[in-house]
Amino acid sequence: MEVKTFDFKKISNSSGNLVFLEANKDIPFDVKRVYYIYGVNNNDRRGFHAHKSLQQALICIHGSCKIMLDDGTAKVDIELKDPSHGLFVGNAMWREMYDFSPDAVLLVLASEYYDEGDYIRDYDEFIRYIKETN
Ligand code: T46
Repeated sequence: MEVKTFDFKKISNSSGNLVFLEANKDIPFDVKRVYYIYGVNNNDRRGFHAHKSLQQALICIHGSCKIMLDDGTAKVDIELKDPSHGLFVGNAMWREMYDFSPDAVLLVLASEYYDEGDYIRDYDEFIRYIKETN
């Protein structure tokens, strides 16, 4: 499976670091929604779903966490621990987030407004969806 990641531009000087990214330039979509996840217990796992249309960029802006991506045929685990590094998660991709450090803040930039109808929360349904749409 091809994993798409981003290395965002970073301006560093004696006063610290500034990372920036622009929609449709540094990530391949318009950003309609931003949310962030933090305070996750290290043993907890989140996600367990795919999206029919949504595209997202995941950036762990503090601490670290891991993301498991599953396209229905292959699985890959990616660690996010650099605030200037992003992971693209396209549609039709099962995802699970785990191994959050106590200080982890996972920032997510999303291509669409929140729509529960875009979620596939059942793994068997996800596999059927992959077969139907390919
Ligand atoms: C994803 C991963 C990386 C809203 O009302 N609005 C929102 O914008 C979001 C993201 C969630 N919600 C509600 C839906 C649920 O009742 O918040 C609750 C928790 O959402 P969920 O269980 O889907 O959270 P995660 O951490 O499993 O997944 C989230 C995103 O939902 C999902 O799109 O890709 O982060």
